[in-house]
Amino acid sequence: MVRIVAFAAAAAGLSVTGCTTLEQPTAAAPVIAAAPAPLVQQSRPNIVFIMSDDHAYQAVSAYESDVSRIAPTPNIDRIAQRGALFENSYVTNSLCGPSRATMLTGQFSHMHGFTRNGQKYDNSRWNWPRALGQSGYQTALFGKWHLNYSPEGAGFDTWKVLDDQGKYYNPDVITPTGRSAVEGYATDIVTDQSLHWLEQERDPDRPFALLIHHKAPHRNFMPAIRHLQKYLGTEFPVPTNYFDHYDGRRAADAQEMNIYRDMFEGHDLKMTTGVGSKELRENPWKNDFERMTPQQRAEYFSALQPSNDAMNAADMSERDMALWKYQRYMSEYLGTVAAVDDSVGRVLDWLETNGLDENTIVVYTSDQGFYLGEHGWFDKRFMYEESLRTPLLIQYPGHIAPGTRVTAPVQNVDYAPTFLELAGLAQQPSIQGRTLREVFDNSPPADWREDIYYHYYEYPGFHAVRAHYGVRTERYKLIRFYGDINAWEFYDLQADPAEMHNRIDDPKVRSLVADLKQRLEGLRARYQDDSGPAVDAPLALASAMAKGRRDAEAAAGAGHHAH
Ligand code: SGN
Ligand code: CA
Repeated sequence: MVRIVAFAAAAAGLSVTGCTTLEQPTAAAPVIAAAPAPLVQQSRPNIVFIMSDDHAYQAVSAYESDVSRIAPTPNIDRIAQRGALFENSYVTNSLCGPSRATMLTGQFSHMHGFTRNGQKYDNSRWNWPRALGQSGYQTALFGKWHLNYSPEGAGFDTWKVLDDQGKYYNPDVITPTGRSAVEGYATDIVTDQSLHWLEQERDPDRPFALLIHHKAPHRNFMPAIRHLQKYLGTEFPVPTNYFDHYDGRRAADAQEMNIYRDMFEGHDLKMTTGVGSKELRENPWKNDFERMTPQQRAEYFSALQPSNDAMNAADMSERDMALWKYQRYMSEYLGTVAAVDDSVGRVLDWLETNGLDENTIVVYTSDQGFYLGEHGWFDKRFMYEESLRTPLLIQYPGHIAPGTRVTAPVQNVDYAPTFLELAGLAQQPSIQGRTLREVFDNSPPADWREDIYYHYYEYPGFHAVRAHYGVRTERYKLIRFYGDINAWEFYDLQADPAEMHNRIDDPKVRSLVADLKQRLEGLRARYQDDSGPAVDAPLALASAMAKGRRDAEAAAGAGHHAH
């Protein structure tokens, strides 16, 4: 139950009666299309776009990983049973803000301009929900925005968003009328708001696009009280490369996203200081716990107490402690996923109960993938598989056969053109992706993409992942890191799916690498990306150029992060 605990002024915004209509922005964004004449047509499909934050495909049971077999997501899987699971779904830049901007605009980061978190997004830019709104759809957004303070001016009829990254407990919620803390658990609050809108605020005579953007399972991984003990004590299989030494991969070696070295023992892992203690170990951002009600806090920490006491009582070796941390991380992370799965179930049930499931496209995705201990990591950013890939499941009865597995490579630039097409609108010339309708039956047209392009920019930044770009084909991957670490990496994903052996110096792959460099050059030209060093720029030269640039970036980067 959603209850207001502060800022009476915002109560009107949370009292959820009547919908707020924002004026459409008139600002001359570079790529706003002429709005088609409003068209009210019942038969146009509704869209429910559900996106979680940092949800690894390894933690969606439809993807059949060992972890998800132990921690299944039966409701998310319903979408795949009724529709399609995209086996090769990739992001363009594995980071929250850039991914969200990409999904809205259908453009790569360098085109929409939001290359790293902490920049200010221009809400007046063309986006697909506004285009649908202009053609007669009702549009609503609930949950995380994280592109700037609020979606004001982005074209949504109704919105309520979590402040910044969003808090798990009693989050601050921003609405057109103000900001207030709402008591409860973020995933449930966002779900309640969405269902309330569907049930009470929506005009049943018009099609709708509803965007549900969860905070979970993002750091600091706090499950709902009801899920705290769900996986406590479960033994999850430890990835074979959990104790990776990063040989031959300098950028991988230089990162700061290691579970046993870089996670905060208090803030992330909720480890206490000693047997019987309730005091957290390292916890630089106290507000995540301080904002809980005394009762929530008591329930949360008493649920963890026996496990914390046992850990504190045991005299563990460094290695055993690293393994213990992995299990605690999994328990907390997957505990947050459980509430997301509940939420998806509630939304699907609502659509079915109200007879809206037949004419509604339901999408489940995440803003990027995530590491669940592979290479010893949490977080994302790298072009390695676990963060490059993102879950994507779509149901659309009558248009996608139940149980379809789509193997064609798709990227998050493809979402915007898909929604335009399914809503019966003309394509937007600035879009760089392709409509997924073409692969709904898993028989892609002959000219469907064979390889995908990736570019990550945020360095210096959290977790110290160096800037890089690259290409992935069905079997191979070529990555160029640049900045203070300049290096090429080459992987044969068939022989080395865990990406442990960088074979860039192996003479046997010389011609393959030459071919991949050509493809990469082609992709950069096709998508008009000339940021970063050119593909044919020698490593030594790039290294010299980086010295000056890095200093400038360090100076400019001081205020990049919310934390
Ligand atoms: C926060 C997290 C980082 C994370 C970034 C980006 N720290 O800064 O671990 O990489 O967000 O995440 S936290 O302890 O404050 O949560 S993103 O999903 O928004 O891109
Ligand atoms: Ca994210």
